[in-house]
Amino acid sequence: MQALAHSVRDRLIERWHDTHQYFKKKDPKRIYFLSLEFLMGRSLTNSVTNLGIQDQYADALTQLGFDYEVLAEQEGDAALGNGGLARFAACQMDSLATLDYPAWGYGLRYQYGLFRQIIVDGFQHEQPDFWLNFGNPWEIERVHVSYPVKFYGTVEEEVLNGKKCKIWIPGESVEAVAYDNPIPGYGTRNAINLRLWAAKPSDQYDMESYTTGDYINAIVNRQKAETISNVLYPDDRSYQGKELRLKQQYFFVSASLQDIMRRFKDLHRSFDEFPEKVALQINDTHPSISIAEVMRVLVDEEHLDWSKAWDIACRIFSVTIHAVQPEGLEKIPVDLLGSVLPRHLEIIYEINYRLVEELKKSFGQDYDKLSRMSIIEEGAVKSIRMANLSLACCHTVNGVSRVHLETLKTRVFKDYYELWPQKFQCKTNGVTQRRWIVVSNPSLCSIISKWLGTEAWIRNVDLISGLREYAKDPDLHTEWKNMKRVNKMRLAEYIETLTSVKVSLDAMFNVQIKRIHEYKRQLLNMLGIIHRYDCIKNMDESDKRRVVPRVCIIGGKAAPGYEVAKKIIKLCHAVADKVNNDPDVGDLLKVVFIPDYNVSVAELVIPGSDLSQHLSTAGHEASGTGCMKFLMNGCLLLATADGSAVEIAEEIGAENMFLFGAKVDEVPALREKGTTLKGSLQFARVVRMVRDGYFGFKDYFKSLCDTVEDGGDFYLLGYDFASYLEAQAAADRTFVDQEKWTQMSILSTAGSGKFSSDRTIEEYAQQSWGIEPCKCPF
Ligand code: H53
Repeated sequence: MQALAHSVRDRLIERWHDTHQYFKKKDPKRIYFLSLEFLMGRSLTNSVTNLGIQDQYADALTQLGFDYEVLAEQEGDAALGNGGLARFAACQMDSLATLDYPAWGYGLRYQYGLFRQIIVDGFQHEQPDFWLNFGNPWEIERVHVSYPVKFYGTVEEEVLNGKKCKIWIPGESVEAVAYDNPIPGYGTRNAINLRLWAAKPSDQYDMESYTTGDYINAIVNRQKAETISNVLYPDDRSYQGKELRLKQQYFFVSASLQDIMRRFKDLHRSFDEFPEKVALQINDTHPSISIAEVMRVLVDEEHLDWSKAWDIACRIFSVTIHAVQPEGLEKIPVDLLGSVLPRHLEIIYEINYRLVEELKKSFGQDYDKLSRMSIIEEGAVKSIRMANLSLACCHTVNGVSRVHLETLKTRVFKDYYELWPQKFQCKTNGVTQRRWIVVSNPSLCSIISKWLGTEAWIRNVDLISGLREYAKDPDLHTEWKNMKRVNKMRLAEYIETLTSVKVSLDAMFNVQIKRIHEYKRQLLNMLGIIHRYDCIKNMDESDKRRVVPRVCIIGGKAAPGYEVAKKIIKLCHAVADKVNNDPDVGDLLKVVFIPDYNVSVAELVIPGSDLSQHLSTAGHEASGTGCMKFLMNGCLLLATADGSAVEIAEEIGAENMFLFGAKVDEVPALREKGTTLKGSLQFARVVRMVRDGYFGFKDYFKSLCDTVEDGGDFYLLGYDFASYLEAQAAADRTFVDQEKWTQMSILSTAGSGKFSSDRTIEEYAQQSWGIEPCKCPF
C-alpha cells in the first residue's frame, strides 16, 4: 500500500508542480480557502480516479500478484474534521481542482484527527486517532516553508516618521511548518494544493533560557509548542472559549496569511493590487481572526492608513456561515483574546468603534439594535462575536441552502440583513460526483455512462438529467436493480463481519448515518423502529406476510461530552439486542449500528442503501450534504422539509421522495404550545416501553425519555411522530412495487445534478470571489 501510494504520489507531484509553475507564470487572482477542518477520507482511490490511471494501476498490480481493491482498503481515513462542514470543504477542493480554478486550501495538520468510536456493551467509547503512525504518503513536508507565529506579550506605542504607531511585542513564538497535499482535478492536468500547518518549536526565544541555565524548562517549553496542532476539537457546535482553540485558529491563519502575502509580494509592490489578486474565503466563523490579522499586518507592518487597510480587507474577504442557531456561532471571551492576542483585541475594538459610529448613522440611538450588532457582547463574560466581525468586513455572507439563507436573513442576522441586504447570498451546498459516484459506486458509474453514451457527466453533471428519458426502460431497470443488489451484498457482508448480524438482501435497507444530534432526531428513528417492532409482535402470521422486511442501519459519532447523544447510541444497541434475537421477528426487522462512521464507511453504505433518512426538525439543518450523496446513488429519501431537502424536492419532484413533518414556519408556533402539545397515543406507547425498561437500562434511559415528554419536547418528536409513521408506511407501499421504486430511484439520480459541488463552486467563483479558471496545458 505504501509503495503503491508513493508511486501514485509521483504522478500527482508532477502535475501539482506544473500547475503551480503555471499559476506563477499567469499570476491570476487566486482563491484562498481557510478552514479549520477538512475531512478528506482516503486519497488513493480518489487520486487514481482523478488522474485517470486506475486501469493501468490495477493491471500492473495484478501482474505483481496484488489486488488493487484489497490494497485500497488498507488506507485509513484522513479525518481532520468532524462532519458536514469539513466534508463539504473537501468536496469543494475537488471541484476547485477539477474546474481549473487557481485555488489553495489552508488548514491545520492535526496529529490526532477525529476520535475513533468503539462500542463496548452498547456504549460509545473514544479512542485517539493517531493517523500519522505509519506516515502519510500523500503529504510533502516542506521544511523550508515555515513561518513564526507569535502569541501573548504586550502592545507598545512607538513614533515612526513623526507618527504614533502600535507595536506588538509578543511573548511566545511557534514555528508553522507547511505540509502540502496535492489535490488532483478530474480530466485536467491541474492539481491544486491543500497546505496544512504543523506546529514546531521555534528557536528564537529558547536561546535565552538556555543561556540562563534553565535547560530542562527550555526543552519542555519547546515541546509544548507542538501541542497547538496536536488534536482536533471533537465537538462541532459548542465552543467554550478555550485558549488552545483560539491558538489553533490564529496559528493557521497567521501562517497562511504570511504565505499568501509573501507570494503576493514576490510579484507586486503595492497592496493596492491585493484585492485584484487575492480572495479569502472564511469557512464558518472559525478563521475570522484573519480579518484582524490582515488589518494588523497592513497597518502595523505595512504602515497603511487604517481606512485604506479596511477598504482592502472589505474587498478580499467572504464568509460562509454553516450554523443555524445563534448559539452555534463562536464567541471568544475578551480576557482570553486580550491575553493571547493583545494587539488583535485592540484592532477589533477599533473596528467595532468605527462600525458602531456608522450604525448610528442608520439607526440613531436604537441601543438595543446597536448592542445586538456590536462585535463586542456585554454580559457576565464580555466576549467577541466572531460572526459579527465577519459580517462587518466581508463583502459576501453565504448561506448553504435557500431555507438556511432565509433563517440567516430573518432571524440570526436580521439586523445586518436590513442594513446590508446585498451582502447576503445563497450558495446551496453540493458534493463531488467523482468521489460519491465514480469512486464509491463504479457499477452505477458504468450504467450512467453507458445510457448517456458519454463519460462527460463526470465533469459536467448537468448531463445526468439525460437519464430521465430512460426512467421506465425495462433494460435499465434490470441493470439498475442488479447494481443495487451487488452493492447491498457488499454492505451485508460488511455488516455481518462487524456485528455478526445476518441480513436479508430482499429487505429494504433503511439508513441514517450522520453525527448524532438531538436535532437530527435519531431518537425519532429509534422510536419508529420500536413501533414497527411492537406492531410485528402483535400480528398474526397472515398479517406478518404483508410486512415489508427492513434492515435499519444507523451510524454516527456523538461528541464525547454530549450525554443525550450517547444515550441515543446506547438505545440503538439495546433495541438491536432485543429485536435481532427475537424469533417472532426473524428477517422482518433487523437493527444494526455501524461503529466508527467515517468517510470510507459512507462510501460503502450509501451505494447499498434503498432508503435514507434525514429527520431534522424543520429549520435546524443548515443544508445537509449526506442527502445529496444518497440522491446521487439512487437511494430514495425520507425527509423533513428542511435544509437542502426542500430544493431536492423541487428538482426531482416531491412525489419521488417521502416528505413528512412540521414545516419551518410552523415550528415556532408549535413550540409555543408547549405542554398542551401531546404526541399521539402511539408515541406515548413507544416512549413508555423505553421508560418501563422493555429494552433494559430503565434508569439510564429515563432522562432521554424526559427530553421528548412533559412539555420538554423541543425538537417536536411527539408532534411529528404520526406523519413520520405515515411516510414510513408510504415507503413500504412503494417498495412492494419494485418497478415504481426503481423508477423513483433513477429519477433521484437523474435529478441530482444541481447538488454537485461543481455547481456550488461555479457560483462562489462568479458571485463571491471573482476568479477565472487557469488551466494548465497538458
Ligand atoms: O455544515 C454542513 C451543513 C450541515 C451543517 C454543518 C455544520 C457542521 O458540520 C458544523 C457546524 C455547523 O454550524 C454546521 O449542520 O447542515 O450541510 C455544510 O454546510
